[in-house]
Amino acid sequence: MPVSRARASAVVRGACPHDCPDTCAWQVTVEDGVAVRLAGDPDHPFTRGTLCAKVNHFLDRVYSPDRILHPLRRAGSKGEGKFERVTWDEALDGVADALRRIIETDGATAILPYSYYGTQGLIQATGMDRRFFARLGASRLERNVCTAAARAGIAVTMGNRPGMLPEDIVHSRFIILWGTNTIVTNLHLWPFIREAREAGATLVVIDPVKTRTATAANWHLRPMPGTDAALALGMMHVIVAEHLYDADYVARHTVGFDRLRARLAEYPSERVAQITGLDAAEIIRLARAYATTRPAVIRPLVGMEHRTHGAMAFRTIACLPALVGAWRDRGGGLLHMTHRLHFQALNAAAVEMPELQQPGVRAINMVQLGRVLTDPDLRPPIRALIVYNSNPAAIAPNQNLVLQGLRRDDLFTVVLEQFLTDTARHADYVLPVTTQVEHWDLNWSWGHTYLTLNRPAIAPCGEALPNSEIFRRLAQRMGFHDPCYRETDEEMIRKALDSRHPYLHGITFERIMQDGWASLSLPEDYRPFADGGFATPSGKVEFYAESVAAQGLDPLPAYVPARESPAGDPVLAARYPLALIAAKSGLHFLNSTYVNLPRHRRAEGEPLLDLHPEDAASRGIRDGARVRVFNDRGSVEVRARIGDRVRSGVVAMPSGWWASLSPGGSSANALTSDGISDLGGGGDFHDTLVEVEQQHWTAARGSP
Ligand SMILES: Nc1nc2c(c(=O)[nH]1)N[C@H]1C(S)=C(S)[C@@H](COP(=O)(O)OP(=O)(O)OC[C@H]3O[C@@H](n4cnc5c(=O)[nH]c(N)nc54)[C@H](O)[C@@H]3O)O[C@H]1N2
Ligand SMILES: Nc1nc2c(c(=O)[nH]1)N[C@H]1C(S)=C(S)[C@@H](COP(=O)(O)OP(=O)(O)OC[C@H]3O[C@@H](n4cnc5c(=O)[nH]c(N)nc54)[C@H](O)[C@@H]3O)O[C@H]1N2
Ligand SMILES: [Mo]
Repeated sequence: MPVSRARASAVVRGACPHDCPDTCAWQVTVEDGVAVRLAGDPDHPFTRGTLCAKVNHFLDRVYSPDRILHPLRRAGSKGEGKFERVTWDEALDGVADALRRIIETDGATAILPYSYYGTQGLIQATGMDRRFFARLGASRLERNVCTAAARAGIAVTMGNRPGMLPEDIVHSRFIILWGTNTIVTNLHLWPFIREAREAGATLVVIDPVKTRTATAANWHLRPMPGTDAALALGMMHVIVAEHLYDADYVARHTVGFDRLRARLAEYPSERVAQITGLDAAEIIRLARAYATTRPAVIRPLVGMEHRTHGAMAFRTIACLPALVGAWRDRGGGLLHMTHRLHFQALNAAAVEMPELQQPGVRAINMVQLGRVLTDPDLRPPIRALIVYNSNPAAIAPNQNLVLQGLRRDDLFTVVLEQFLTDTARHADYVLPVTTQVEHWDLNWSWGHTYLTLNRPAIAPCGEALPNSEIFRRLAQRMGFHDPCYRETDEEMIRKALDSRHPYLHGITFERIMQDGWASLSLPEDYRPFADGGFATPSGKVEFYAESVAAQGLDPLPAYVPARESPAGDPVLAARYPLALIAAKSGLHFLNSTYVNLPRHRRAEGEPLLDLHPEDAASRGIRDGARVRVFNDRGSVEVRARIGDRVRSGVVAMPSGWWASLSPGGSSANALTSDGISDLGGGGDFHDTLVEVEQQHWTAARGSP
């Protein structure tokens, strides 16, 4: 970059686009059209002037020499990664022609959009794309890979209204981080927790893995994976038996207490200790401390839901705050997600236009992409896959099946990307997209209550275009001439803000243009259920839920062993005795994003398998040895790290790694289960059994 004396310098406000609860407000310093600095907004109450290990280097991403800057067309075999540069007209005409041909032969439902929240704003994630695919009549995608099971489970117990507000955790005096790794995944909540601890709060972490967050807690309980419902029932057993529950709150704001009490008889501490692998005394101590310290908050997030009975785990845990009357207090209750407040406030339907959706179109669950692409009986089969905001080759379970599907010669694949991900390598066309500093967006949050406007700070790099513009142009080529396919991003943002909802009181386009962000207009003392008012069919917390009884599910909270577990499938467990957790333990990765950037990958080192000393000894595995982790779905080669990060019977490794950048050419999701959770259609990828053996390296792979 040439250095001149009189630089035109400006600071442009924006939002971090990542699928993360923190949704930071950032400020980009631009000099002569180049973004030279990106920093957290010091005035934003949640960002507090700091970003994270990943996003501090966001500009590495923007100006990476590996960015895709021009449309590409496949020039080799599927997945070979050979492409030739084409013009936008050639690329979009090529895509439109292919889609038309497929619609003629197999119908529009042979086309499947596949997207998640690689960028999370209203405009670039759920705008023109939704309008385009609805009008096209493509198969609908059930976007269930994250939060679906948790939300469905919580809704059974208390309805789907948001619970406690994140910042109110400063008032809490007993904090349970239940299956969430806050320091890694939700860093900006940590200062509020620290404030509570400085005022005397106790911090408990419940996680089978000794995470960074568990290490920082006062008390770490390490149940066997997938046994949290039993633990919660064990706590309730103690609380009820010792009359530590809030009888008045229970009487006024819950239904089914007597039936719950009967169910609790099945969960005495000794049995719960057996199921969870915890000490009975520890379970009793936790139950007493939780029931007698106020205000008490339970903070789960996502990790625990990725299980066969993930929804039931959340449904069961969500009973606890009502039982002890924690909802009465500011800083008490269940702190889950805040996105509903944003979606109540915003006119998201004006952006998405769900009315364009044709009725009766089939829905396909994104969790099972591998099965769907390789299913010989699916009618019509998926003939075109259009991927954006996601990297299924890395993040979807049962990776080998996903890759097998992507390699199909008769599958036409389009990938909108910034980088040549493992998914993009399999594309027929790769379309270059802008990054957050190059496009408009309006960013809601699932971890706080501030709305952020993202303005483009620089011109698009190369020929990159925003998702919204690519779908706009495709719509024109498909002959969708309705004015809604020509709306600009700014027009859509204005529509989203035009809701007249009280939470948006005083928040206009002009105001967030000036300030960059705004707090939703919520009551100062926000205790949504202090006096009941739950959004269930009965209006109360449903210990006994008629609604799920009608769906054939247990109407009471229950512990059910996972499909892939020693109790669920003893034959399988004999062959594969170790439970694998492949969660988001990397500080420098955001799911599979950043894995390809040298600085981020250097900081993460290599993927390691955490193994307990007993499990290592019985297999003759030394610390640092190369091991093969395997089951019937696949095998992954990693180095073993022996220690107490996991308990015996459990192994852990990071998710997110691209197979192509991993030793041995596959990553954690080559092992994971692609089953569906009990409710909500979520994935069950943490209920995965594996075996581990010392790796014997062949000459071709290199020496140990
Ligand atoms: N640095 C970083 N931050 C991120 C992300 C990232 O990839 N990297 N991803 C973002 C996204 S998309 C999400 S959804 C959030 C997720 O945020 P979290 O839910 O906090 O993260 P996870 O890693 O999914 O799971 C959290 C913990 O659940 C534990 N766990 C697994 N199974 C069980 C169980 O059966 N019982 C209990 N008690 N615990 C269990 C895991 O060991 C893990 O430590 O993080 C977001 N933030
Ligand atoms: N084993 C295991 N698997 C998991 C999880 C786990 O804990 N363990 N977590 C699951 C969870 S909770 C989630 S949310 C999913 C996440 O899965 P994904 O949503 O697929 O997340 P990423 O891997 O970050 O992929 C996002 C992609 O979007 C691209 N992108 C970024 N901005 C834009 C844009 O503006 N336009 C377009 N077109 N692309 C853009 C990025 O370059 C990146 O390749 O993974 C799931 N998979
Ligand atoms: Mo997620």
